[in-house]
Amino acid sequence: MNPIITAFKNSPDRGRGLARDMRVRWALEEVGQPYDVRLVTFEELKGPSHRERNPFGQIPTYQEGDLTLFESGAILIHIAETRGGLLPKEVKARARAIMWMFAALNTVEPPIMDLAIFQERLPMLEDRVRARLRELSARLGDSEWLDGAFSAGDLMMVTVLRRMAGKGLLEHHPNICAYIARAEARPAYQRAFAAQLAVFNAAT
Ligand code: GTB
Repeated sequence: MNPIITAFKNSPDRGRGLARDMRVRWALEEVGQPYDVRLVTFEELKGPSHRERNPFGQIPTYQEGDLTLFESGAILIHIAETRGGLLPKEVKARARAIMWMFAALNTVEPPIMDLAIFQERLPMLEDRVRARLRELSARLGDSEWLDGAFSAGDLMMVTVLRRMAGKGLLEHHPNICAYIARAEARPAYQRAFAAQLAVFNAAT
């Protein structure tokens, strides 16, 4: 009986081989072990029968006889230990190969995944900022400050908005840009800015 692994029925990577079943498929190919694949939908992934295989409702999983494994690292170690070819026999070389597996999974993969998730979310996050700026711009209109005379409300709002300077989002709202410029021209702002800049300059 061939081992059975699970993989996405409709992988979000659209066939680019980026989902984690790829490493299991590759390892099985390396050792010449034929395998079967059970394709699961996102719905099935979170259903009780797949959670029997993996309590976290994820792919890949690996089933062989009465052994069921999840976690691609554990699956690779099992394949390597039972087939040979992927882990050296010599104890120290084996330890180093396993060290590199952990480096891949624990040290290199997390920031790469973080970046991928951030890049996926970026358009949505920018849309949220755009919406807030549109709403703020509509409220500010041609007024000098948000609610009559300059207040702590303006002080706080400007410190928040300044973070967006140069990002290409504020520029769509000339009234907000003028509002920030008015605030930055205030003598108190200038003194505060100079004081914090002096700290930076002294340290560099
Ligand atoms: N630590 C586990 C392991 O190494 O096996 C992590 C398993 C895992 O993250 N599986 C993902 C999963 O099942 C698929 S691979 N996610 C569904 C869920 O958590 O609900 C991760 C992945 C997904 C999509 C792309 N892509 O589109 O490029 C790349 C990688």
